[in-house]
Amino acid sequence: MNEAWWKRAVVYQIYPKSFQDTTGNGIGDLQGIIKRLDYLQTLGIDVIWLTPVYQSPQKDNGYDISDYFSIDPMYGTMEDFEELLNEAHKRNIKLIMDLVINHTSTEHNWFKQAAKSKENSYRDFYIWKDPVNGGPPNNWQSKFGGPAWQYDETTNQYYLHLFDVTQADLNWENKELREKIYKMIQFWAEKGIDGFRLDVINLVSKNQDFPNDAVGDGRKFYTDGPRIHEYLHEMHQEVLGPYNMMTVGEMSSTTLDNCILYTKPERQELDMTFQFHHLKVDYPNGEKWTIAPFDFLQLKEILSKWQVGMYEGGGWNALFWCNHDQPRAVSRFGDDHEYRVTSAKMLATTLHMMQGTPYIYQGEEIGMTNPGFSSIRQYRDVESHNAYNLMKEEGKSEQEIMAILQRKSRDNARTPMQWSSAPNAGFTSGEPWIPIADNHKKVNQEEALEDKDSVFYHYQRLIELRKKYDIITYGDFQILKPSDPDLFAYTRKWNGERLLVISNFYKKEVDWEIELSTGENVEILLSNYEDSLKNPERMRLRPYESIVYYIK
Ligand code: TEU
Repeated sequence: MNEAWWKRAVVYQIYPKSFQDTTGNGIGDLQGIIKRLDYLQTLGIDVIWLTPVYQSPQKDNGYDISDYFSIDPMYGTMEDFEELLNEAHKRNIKLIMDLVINHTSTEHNWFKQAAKSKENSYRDFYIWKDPVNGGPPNNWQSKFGGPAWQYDETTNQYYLHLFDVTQADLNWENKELREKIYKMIQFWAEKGIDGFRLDVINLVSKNQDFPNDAVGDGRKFYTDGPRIHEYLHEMHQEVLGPYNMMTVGEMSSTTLDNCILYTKPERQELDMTFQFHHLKVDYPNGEKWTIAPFDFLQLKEILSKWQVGMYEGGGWNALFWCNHDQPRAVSRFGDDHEYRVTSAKMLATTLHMMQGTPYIYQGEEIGMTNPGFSSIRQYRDVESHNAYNLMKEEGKSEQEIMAILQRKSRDNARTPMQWSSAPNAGFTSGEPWIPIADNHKKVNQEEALEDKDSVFYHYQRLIELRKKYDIITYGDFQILKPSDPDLFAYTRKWNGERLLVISNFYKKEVDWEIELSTGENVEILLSNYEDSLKNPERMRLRPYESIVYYIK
């Protein structure tokens, strides 16, 4: 079959700051990643996605770039980067980088120039507007809380920042800016990297009227905006296509229809997209800073809709439970105590047997959990601190705020990788930049490698299955028992074969029944209990039990 290689690939996301420190400064670095490449090879992944390592003031952990062409000294040097790329390639591991081109840091030279005067030649690289009635040009809100406009005294205008005030939005209407961005992409492509994850790429095209939003925070005026498909196609023509880059777009608040357009191969925009709707099932009324159980039926409905929709529309999904912006999956959708291992495996199976390219976020493969920080002093994330302050202003108690952050903060996924039971989990010999989860004595990579029943070997097996069974890549998707309140079950069909995946999402026993046609051969490909029933027709699933049947 003449298909793109990345359809069969599994990607591993590295958040360098928290992966492996080799200098003792408490911050992970590129040499640390090199040191752990053999481990990643054992896991069996095909691609590493490296979150930003470019020079940055680190207000948003590198998503605020001040120089696209250099490595932040905190992570190492350009030579270290080249060594990493080379060492990864030696092991048949590809490397994709983060491409943050919706905004730059206000420390970037373009912005420093642009801020000097209205006449500066870089002025139009950013989005500047006059005050309206002595205030901001409109009521758009920053994704990190508060208004999306910052007043600049020197020129008596506001600049737009959809994220932190130090992350100024770039003006994609400006052709010269776009060309500079393509040149920069070319620089990295020439180094031999294999592709990019494009940060909030569906936000780059803004409605040029910059209207006030009568009922919302403004997102409808820049999400999947007016010229987005044109820009992506242009970027594909100019650089992404010619260099054969693998691309995954991070799509904020997007729609299925747009994601089909972004990823249909003949349109030449992107290869695949991350969408986040399934990670908002515990945001009642769209509000993140709350505590609510996740809506399981909604979770099934959303994932099923995207599976079927992308299949039928000819697009391609990136599959993920977690990344550096989300709490740990096992704490969120599983059980991070008694059934930590079983439920982490269940979540992995449920996702990896779907159609799309799966992404594993560092530590997920050993079942890492939220750390349960108890003081605001333990948090580092700019969004968490903003939310803390806003919730204080609203009059929420310290205790309530802490409980919310323990569940929702992005720092839940940003604590250091737990390599061993040694002090500081083998992450650093110094003081870690953010506290390490207390459970590292028990939950760590060394333990996982020694235990044949660990979450690690389950992920390894899932990756092997993907290589072995074409149906995982090509089969269609059909949800079973959509209104069952406990079970997530689906089938995949392809070429006369069938996969049946049944997962119990809860800590209780649940009954299951299905009718098979006579004469069908059934085999278990994977389960998270030793003695799962060979015949799926009728059974009682145990807590978090999850089984993959292959039927022919
Ligand atoms: O995130 C985009 C984004 O909108 C989020 O997932 C965001 O963190 C969430 O909505 C907050 O509740 C990307 C990066 O992944 C994130 O780390 C950056 O902070 C952000 O872009 C800005 O570059």
